Amino acid sequence: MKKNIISLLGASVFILSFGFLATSCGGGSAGSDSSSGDAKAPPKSMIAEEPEPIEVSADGSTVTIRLTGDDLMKYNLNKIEVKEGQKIKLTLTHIGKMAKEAMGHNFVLLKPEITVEAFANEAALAKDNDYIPEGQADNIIVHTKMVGGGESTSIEFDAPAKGSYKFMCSFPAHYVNMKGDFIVN
Ligand SMILES: [Cu+2]
Repeated sequence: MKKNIISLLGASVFILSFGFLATSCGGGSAGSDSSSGDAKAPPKSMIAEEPEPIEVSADGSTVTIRLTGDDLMKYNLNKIEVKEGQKIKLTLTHIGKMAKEAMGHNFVLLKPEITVEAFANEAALAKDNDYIPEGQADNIIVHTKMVGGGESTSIEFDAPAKGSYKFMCSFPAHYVNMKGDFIVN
């Protein structure tokens, strides 16, 4: 049993290094009885190949942000740091399965004048406008539309002036978990 676990670990290291090649020459790793380890190889390789959630272009001018929200009411990021003058390309993907009406997610970047809690209280009353309160337009720097499970939406905007901002999901009560710092250096 212990030997099997060691073989699995050896196979995993091998797989992380060489990806799918491992499936065609599994015997080449630490153990000779590692066939059960190879069966788990493809998912691990796919995780290793996922792009970084925040990626800066080679010339530094553009930042690609890959934000996700799930059925557990969580973003993958609670801190986003960019530089003044950068162009931001933000994609929000709902990686869950639940409908927009039950577990909708968006990304709202707030001006410093308003708190997450104050905005959330107003937003909860704005169901007819996808929880974007029209009376708060002046307090929003930018926002995406609301998405449900499996959906994705993108926005582009210029980084605001240097400072510390808050971002949040404005679906009712989601801000408790779904909020973070958006810092412009
Ligand atoms: Cu949400």
